[in-house]
Amino acid sequence: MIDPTINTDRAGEDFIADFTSLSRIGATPGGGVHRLAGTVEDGQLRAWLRNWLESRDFTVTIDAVGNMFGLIEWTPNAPYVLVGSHLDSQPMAGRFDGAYGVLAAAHAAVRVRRNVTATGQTPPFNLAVVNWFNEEGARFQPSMMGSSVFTGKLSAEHVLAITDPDGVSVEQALTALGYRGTDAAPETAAYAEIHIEQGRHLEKDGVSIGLVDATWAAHKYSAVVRGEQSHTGSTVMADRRDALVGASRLVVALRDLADTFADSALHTSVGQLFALPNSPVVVASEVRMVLDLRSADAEVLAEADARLHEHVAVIEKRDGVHIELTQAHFWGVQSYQPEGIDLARAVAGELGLSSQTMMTLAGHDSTNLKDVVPTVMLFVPSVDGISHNEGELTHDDDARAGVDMLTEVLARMCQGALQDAVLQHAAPAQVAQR
Ligand code: HGY
Ligand code: MN
Ligand code: MN
Repeated sequence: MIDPTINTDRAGEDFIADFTSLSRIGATPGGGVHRLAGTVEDGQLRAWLRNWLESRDFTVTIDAVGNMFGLIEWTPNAPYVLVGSHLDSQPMAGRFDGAYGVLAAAHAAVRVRRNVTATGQTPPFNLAVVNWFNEEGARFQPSMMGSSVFTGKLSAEHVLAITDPDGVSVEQALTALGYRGTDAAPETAAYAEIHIEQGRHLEKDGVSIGLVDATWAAHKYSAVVRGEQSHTGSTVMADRRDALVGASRLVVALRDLADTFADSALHTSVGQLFALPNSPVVVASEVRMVLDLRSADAEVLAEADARLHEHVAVIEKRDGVHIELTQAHFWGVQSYQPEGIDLARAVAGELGLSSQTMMTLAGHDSTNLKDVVPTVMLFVPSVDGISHNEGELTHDDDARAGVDMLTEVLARMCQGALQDAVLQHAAPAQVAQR
């Protein structure tokens, strides 16, 4: 246990003060934030974080897709334990989603370094804070973009060429902000992330810390509905091939699909829709939208996919439209390393914090990182489970407890506790070689 007397910044008051300051960037009248990836507000967030890190002697580096790292190097050439989340937000959304985790990571890293200085115990692993580019996938799709490049799931070239609805590319947006970096990403041995739950479980159960043991699966489709442009007044109804009617039937069919599975096993929505030519006196020729299906059960998702395609066939026939579904972003039901859950559960116990294991229904950058390095994913409670909404809220006490929790988990990961445990369970003989 690291010494709590030297590792709390005046009982977390500094953390709350910093979070209040960070929340002023892109603040909306309703108490939320509007800070999409690659926008001016994102640039202001990055400047704020860079200043915070550099004024505390972190070395800040930027990789090819704008992932931002704050490095503490104790041992030259040693790999890093990475800790962080994302600063970008959804439109008109909450100030905690992502930003809480980045600031908690920064504060936890300072506390771990303070302990290393006080004890003189140099950890075998270096430490880096990370702000991932475009986790939210609001302006540029797919979501979790920066960590997808870091983990090799997408190439930097492919991502830099992706454009937003106005035709602006990721490369142009990052270059305009000065964050089209050239630094190599740090060699990483393990990853930790703390995030708001964005659900009601912790609050309902009166538990302080969520230990995330697996992800719900997500199937996100890009859908293009094609019809025929015509006059909304003079075209006889039988001649119309109305893409917006076909798209609307698909939106409702997707919503009704969720009700055909018991116990809310399937979550569905369409959150984004563009109609062309979008004129009040023209029958739409084309509609582009994103279909989002989620489930904790892969079989439910497979069955939902099959039923969705049946609905598509019926709508095409009924409305004389053509519907093309393309896989935009899929991830399966996958587990986090159990050794990370054991480590975090032990820390929570020693800190006197209640904890419970749970799945995450939302994707996070840890959804990617856990596939390449041992990863610990932690939650703090969300009031009423509200998220992607200006009313998003986590109480100060819970926010501070999360920083205390992350600090201690991080200190042990820098000593190799997680890495060794994973190696031990993978092949006991290998540990001796480290
Ligand atoms: O869940 C999502 O798709 C988002 O990336 N958080
Ligand atoms: Mn998030
Ligand atoms: Mn989000």
